[in-house]
This record gives sequence, structure tokens and C-alpha cells, in this order.
Amino acid sequence: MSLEEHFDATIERDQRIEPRDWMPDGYRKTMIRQVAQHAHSEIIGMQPEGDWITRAPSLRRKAILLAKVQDEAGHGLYLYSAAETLGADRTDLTERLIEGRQKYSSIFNYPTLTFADVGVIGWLVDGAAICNQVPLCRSSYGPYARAMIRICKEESFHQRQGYELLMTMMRGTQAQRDMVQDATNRWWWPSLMMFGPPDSQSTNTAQSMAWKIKRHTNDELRQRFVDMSVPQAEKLGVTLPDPDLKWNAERGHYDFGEIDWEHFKEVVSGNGPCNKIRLERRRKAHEDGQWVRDAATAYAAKHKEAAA
Ligand code: FAQ
Repeated sequence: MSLEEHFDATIERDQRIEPRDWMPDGYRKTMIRQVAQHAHSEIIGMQPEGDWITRAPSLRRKAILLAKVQDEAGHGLYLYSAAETLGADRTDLTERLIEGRQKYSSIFNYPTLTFADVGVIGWLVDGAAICNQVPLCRSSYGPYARAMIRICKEESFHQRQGYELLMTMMRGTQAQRDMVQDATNRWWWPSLMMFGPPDSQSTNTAQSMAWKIKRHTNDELRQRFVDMSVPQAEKLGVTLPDPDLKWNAERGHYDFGEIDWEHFKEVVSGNGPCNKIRLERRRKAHEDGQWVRDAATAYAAKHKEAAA
């Protein structure tokens, strides 16, 4: 059996591809692209909520938010390690991000205007992330699939903290309820865009499905998310900002309105409301951390010398 036949048979049997296994160049390239984009999203994704750590309304909320943002840092580092098993170099990936040569999720380019945004990010953004990532626990690349299992457990805590925060605000004053509704209005459509372009315009889906990197298409997961969110919104007492949202008994799913894909393209190409702030902060943090990397390298070199 040739190396390629062995790879195809492994995929066919639903077994995992491991770092030392032979894999087609295209598979390796796609995996690095997706894992790196995912890692960058986790790291950049610390910023919108991080803005509220110093302004959280109570010690309890502050402790929860700190824990969540730290989890996101952990997910990012974990995913960069998964990318390294494919031969990628973390410094190189970070530089590609900072120079705008590699993408991160569109969702993190919006501002967090009130504390209700923290709750809505947990409810909708982490909700969408879970919807997208649970099937990735069965992704064909072993280190990525295993990383997803742990990450999904933590994301589910994130989602619940957001929903609980919103429930609490909805039991509060009218002003608090208005904040929740306003945040829901602003985050709903961008959350639907997290799943990527429609299947008809998704350049990678067909090949990624054939390699079992992706288990569902973008539109399938988006529909699942809409179906899941509508009853949650009803329970919460908020309206989702889509007049076309209605149950379709024939399809057994909710129909929903047109997504503004032109806006999505603008955000992905660097022109969203906060793209420049996000990348600038990431660049500064990377530069400010240079002395730590230098110290670690010098320490490793000293030990190597002593051991020789
Ligand atoms: N934003 O052909 P497809 C989180 C790009 S969750 C920006 O459909 P694919 C947790 C795509 O890369 C967020 N770019 O691509 C958290 C491709 O570009 P390229 C991260 C997008 O890969 C919560 C092009 O468009 N989650 O961080 C987006 O088959 C709260 C064509 O698209 C993941 O990354 C987008 N939304 O499907 C953290 C999950 N969508 O490179 C903090 C893993 C698409 O060809 C707080 N990734 N693009 O030029 C995936 O499941 C997939 O990569 C998709 C895209 C579904 C995102």
C-alpha cells in the first residue's frame, strides 16, 4: 500500500491522522490554516471581554470574567502547539497574524459597549463556537480533535456564565433589560457570520469535508445555531433582530433573513469597527514580550552549555 493509499484508508475508516503520519501537502496546509486561524481567534478574542475586567460590576463577576479570559489564552496556546505538530512555527504564525497575512474570526472586530455585551458574548459567541467545535472533536487530525474536547468543555462553562449573567440582568431594572436587548441586537448577525460564508461561496468546505477535517458545512451549523438560539432567546425574554425569523414546519427548522455578506467581507478584509485596534494591541503585546522570549532563550542556551 502506498503512503497516499494508507492516508486515504485511515480517513475512510474514521481513524485519526497523527503528526508523524504521511499526509498530502494540501491536508497539512489546510490544517495549519484552520488551526492557526482558530488559535489567533482565541488570542484576539481575549480583547473585547478583557476590556471589562477592570469595570466588572462585582468581585464575583470579575473573578468569573478573569477565569474566562485566561481560559481563552490557554486555548490559544494549546492550539498553537497543535499547529506546531504540523511543522508550523509559532513565532512565524504570530508575525503572519500581526502583518494581516493570516485571518482570525470576524466576530472579534466589534466593540463591547456595555457589561451586557459580556453576557451576550458568552451566550451567542461561545454558543456559536460550541456549535461549530463539538463536531470538530471528531476531526481527522488527532492533536486538533483532542484539543477540541478540552476546549469545548471550557466553552460550555463560558456559555453558561454568559446566559446566567443575562438572566440576572433580565430580572433587574428596565435599564438593564434594555442593555441586554441592545447587546443582542448588535451581536446576533455577527454571530451568524462566525460560521463562515454560505456553502455556495465556501472555498474550502468540499475538500475539508472529504478529508473529514470538517464534519458539517457552514450553512448546516449556522442553521443548527439558529434553531438552538430561538428558544433560548424566548426564555430570556429578548427579541432576535430578524423580522424574517419564523418556524418552518415543513423543513423542521427556523427560516431566517438574509445575511449581509458584503459587510462580512469588509470585516474579514480588515475594515470592521475594531480591526485596527485589535491588531495594534496584539502587536504591542508581542513587542512588549520580547524581553521574556530573549530571557527564556538565553536561559535555555546557558543550560545547554552547562550540560555539554
Ligand atoms: N472570520 O472556505 P471557508 C473562538 C475565511 S470561536 C474570518 O468556509 P473554512 C472562541 C476562511 O478562513 C472563533 N474569516 O473556510 C471564543 C477562508 O479564508 P482563507 C474561532 C473567516 O476554514 C469565544 C475563507 O473565509 N473558531 O475563538 C470566517 O472551511 C469567545 C473562506 O471560508 C474557529 O476558528 C470568519 N468568521 O471554514 C474566544 C473554529 N469564516 O484562509 C473568545 C475552527 C470563514 O481560505 C471569546 N474553524 N473565514 O483565505 C472552522 O471551523 C472553519 O475554519 C470555519 C471556516 C467554519 C471558521
